[in-house]
Amino acid sequence: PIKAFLFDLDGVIVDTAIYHYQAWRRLANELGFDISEEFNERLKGVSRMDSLDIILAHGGMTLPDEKKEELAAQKNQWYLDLVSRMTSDDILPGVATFFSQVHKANLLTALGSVSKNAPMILERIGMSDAFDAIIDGTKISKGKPDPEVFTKGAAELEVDPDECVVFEDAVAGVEAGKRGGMFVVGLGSPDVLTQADLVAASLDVLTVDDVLAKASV
Ligand code: B16
Ligand code: MG
Repeated sequence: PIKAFLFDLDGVIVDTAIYHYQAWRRLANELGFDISEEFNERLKGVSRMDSLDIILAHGGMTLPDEKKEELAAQKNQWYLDLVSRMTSDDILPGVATFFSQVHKANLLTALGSVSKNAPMILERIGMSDAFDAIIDGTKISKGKPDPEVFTKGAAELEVDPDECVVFEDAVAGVEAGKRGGMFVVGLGSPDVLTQADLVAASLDVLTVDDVLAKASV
């Protein structure tokens, strides 16, 4: 049976993906090139330094590690400026209702985010106490699509991978959940999230009963 739901943060609970994109785009622009929204799909769920490497390759640039650290820190500063103004109003539609159903169904919950800023964001939106376990970028060594962030969540909740459902908006995150042996609900477009077991536009159009029925087949 399904015992736990594991949630990505950016793009599932809150729309910080747009702020990551704005900050990366500003960095690319300063380096003399641009990144499109379509290109940005490749960065979702990918760690800060891996994202920078993908962006630099896109701009045809190679830089020494020291310079890369500097650019990553700059991007993070711009990102923090953007997210520092977030409040509980920024929680995505349907999240509150979905979480009350989750708790009523006695399911365990974990956050599975590769963001080092995840605890700060949960604090800002008032959801620090909503999860039984929190796995963030400071607790893992490999970003998505590696399954580490979700397998650690399952381990902390003391459940098996086949007892977990993952909720993800990113291609890399869906792949991470599948590689971890979990049922994956993709939130977004079925044309993009092709590996997901079930795709919906957002948590707003899903109920916990729907998900449990489909994941238990
Ligand atoms: P940070 P998630 C990921 O979070 C974001 O999707 C990705 O765009 C970002 O680069 C990564 O976190 C690292 O974030 O720079 O804040 O440590 O989708 O796994 O919640
Ligand atoms: Mg995400």
